[in-house]
Formats: sequence, structure tokens, C-alpha cells
Amino acid sequence: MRALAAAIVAVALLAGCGGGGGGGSSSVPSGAIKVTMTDFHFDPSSITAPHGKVVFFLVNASGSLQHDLAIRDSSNNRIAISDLISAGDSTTFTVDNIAAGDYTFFCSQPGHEGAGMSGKLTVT
Ligand SMILES: [Cu+2]
Repeated sequence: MRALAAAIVAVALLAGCGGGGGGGSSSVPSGAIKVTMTDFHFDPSSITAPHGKVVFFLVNASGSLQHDLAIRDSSNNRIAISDLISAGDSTTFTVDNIAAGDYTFFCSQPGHEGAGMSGKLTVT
């Protein structure tokens, strides 16, 4: 009975979060782009963002591996990299002053990009 009541409360809280805001470390900050990392994939794998400051909310939903999110420009210069995120954790990753252009985002852990952890970032 108690578990059922807790589940109902949880559902009610989730439903209440739709309007923006709501605390808790697992909620997506306002204006942030949520990116879920698994072994070995980013979801979404194609992101469009306005130039300037871009805030990512990274969720590592993999079974056990650590992942990060690095960004390189079309000249293959790495312009930003997030902290390494453990399985089950999430973090906010802010990139300041990103210019319009086409970028690649990828996981910098050995072998991960080759296994499929990359995507396209289009900054407008
Ligand atoms: Cu990775």
C-alpha cells in the first residue's frame, strides 16, 4: 500500500513539472538541451542550437561505462569537453561563445566514437 501511494505521488510530481522549473538534480534546467548517453550512442544524435551560450544536460544512462561529450569544429579543433560522467549520473555542461557553424560532438573515451558515439551539432 505504501509503495503504491509513493508511486502515485511520484506520478503527480512528474506531471506537475511540465510547465518549466521544478527542482531536483535530475530535472532538465530551463533552456538546456538534454542528451542521453548510452553504450554507444547519443540521443538525440543531431542537435541544432543558437550561437552564443549553449547548455547541455547530459544523462549517462549506460549500464556501466563512463562517457563524456566533446565538441570539435569543422577544422577538427576540439573546442569543448564535458566532465566524465559515470553510469547513472547526470550533469550540466555549458559551452560559452560558440559561433555559428557545423560541429561534431563525440565521446572522447577510447573507442567510443568509433563504436557510434558521435553526432552533429548545428549552431545557427
Ligand atoms: Cu563514451
